[in-house]
Amino acid sequence: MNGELFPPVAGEREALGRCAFVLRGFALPYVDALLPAILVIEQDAPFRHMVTPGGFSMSVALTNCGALGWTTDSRGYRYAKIDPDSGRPWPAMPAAFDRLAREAAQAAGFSGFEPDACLVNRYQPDSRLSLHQDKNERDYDAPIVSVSLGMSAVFLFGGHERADKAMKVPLYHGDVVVWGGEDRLRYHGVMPLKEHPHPLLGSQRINFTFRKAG
Ligand code: MD3
Ligand code: FE
Repeated sequence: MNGELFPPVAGEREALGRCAFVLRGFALPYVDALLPAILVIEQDAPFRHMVTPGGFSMSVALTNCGALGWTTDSRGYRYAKIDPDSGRPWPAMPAAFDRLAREAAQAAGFSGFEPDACLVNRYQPDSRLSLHQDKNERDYDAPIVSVSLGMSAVFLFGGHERADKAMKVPLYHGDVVVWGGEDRLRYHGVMPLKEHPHPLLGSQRINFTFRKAG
């Protein structure tokens, strides 16, 4: 109700579904540790626009850290231990990332979350992510933890069928969303990013998604 008019208050917890929660501002205490860690990751594994199996270049640029990284190419979507661009393993998961993911999962009621993959998405103005399900992980029992930094975006939270009406949820710098259980396979996406430069990150939005992929 107030989400569209006023930014939410840090510390609030909003339920999007029975097993999906927005933790407003949960990542704010971690930002000073996260930003330099992103620079370290991108030195080793730069952001790149991958190509979908359908032949389209993604408007979102991505990289990964952790034991497994999400990739796409003409042959399909999958998790891989090796960065296809460098031929080396993905950079290690920084300690601050791992701590944030576990504590956010715990705060949303999912204890014992042990992520082995962190997909880092970078959105610039007009970048979008069309409705999809996350189905490349081995184990759907583990939750997914998502962290938003920089410019805000409108997240689309749909149902179990692509045609189900999607809820629009604005996500702001520092917000964390945790999805599990019956909400784990919902369709979701991100509306085209509007240009409202962020004081720390400028004209971009960075999103981490922590997963147990292997
Ligand atoms: C809802 N990323 O990388 S994270 C993705 O903001 C992805 O970059 C978006 O969707 C982003 O696959 C959204 C939030 C997210 C992640 C997994 C979900 C939402 C989800 C799984 C089930 C339902
Ligand atoms: Fe997704």
